[in-house]
Amino acid sequence: MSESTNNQTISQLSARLWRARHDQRPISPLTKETPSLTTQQGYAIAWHGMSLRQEQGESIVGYKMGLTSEAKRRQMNLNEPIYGVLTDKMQLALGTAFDTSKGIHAKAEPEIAFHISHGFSSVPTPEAAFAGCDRIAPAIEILDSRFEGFKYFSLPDVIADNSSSSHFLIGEALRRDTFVHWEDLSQISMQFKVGNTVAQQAMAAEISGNPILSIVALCELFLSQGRTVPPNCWVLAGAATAAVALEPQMTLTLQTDRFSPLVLQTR
Ligand code: OOG
Ligand code: MG
Repeated sequence: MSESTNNQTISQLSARLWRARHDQRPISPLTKETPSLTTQQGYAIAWHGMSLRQEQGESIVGYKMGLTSEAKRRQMNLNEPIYGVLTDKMQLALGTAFDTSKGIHAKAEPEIAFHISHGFSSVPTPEAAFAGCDRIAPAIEILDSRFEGFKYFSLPDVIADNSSSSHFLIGEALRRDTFVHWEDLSQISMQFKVGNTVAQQAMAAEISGNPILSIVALCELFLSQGRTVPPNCWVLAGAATAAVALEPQMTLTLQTDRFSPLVLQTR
């Protein structure tokens, strides 16, 4: 494929995804028509889509890691960690209800978020990744896929779709030094409740073995693409459990043994 054909393919496919999100009409996987699509092209499509969002006034406030837990890899039938980009428009203010009619088939999942204060231009050790964060918080990610049925798409498809990102909610953060050692992070117990029922639960160790290792993995992916992780951004480490399908009038609570409970209401 020549460079100009490649660029044309990338802008056409990212326009399809844009339209699907805007019209809330799911499309068939991109790889159905373009089976040769690579993960590298997937990221180029996602970044192109992101530049369109920036032209519309959105600004990048962070990144999300995806498929960092076994539960998620099983749920999505895909095997490798991926990343997506988060904007200010995707962030829900605490206490605002999420309108499920604004999504195609939205789901929510329990996560841990890190506020990166320092930025990374090389792959950090877990200690250095931990030291590069100033705050740690519980988070709920709301996913939505622009693909029909949400499931069984390939890695380039989900990457191109900005890793199924839709919205996210960050709870009350604790200062990083509340945690004595980065290894303590894996011991956070996470319960994801729908109403009073525990829908999903796991230890944070399910996230990359330790959620700080998701930051290391993000740096690896970024550096392999010639990017650096900037200071002053949030990173979602990936879901600890499978995602829960959203319906109107749900109260979801992420309860942990370290943070204040984080509540997401739907309407
Ligand atoms: C891909 C995004 C995965 C996570 O936390 O694992 C993700 C998907 O499930 O559609 O955000
Ligand atoms: Mg997620």
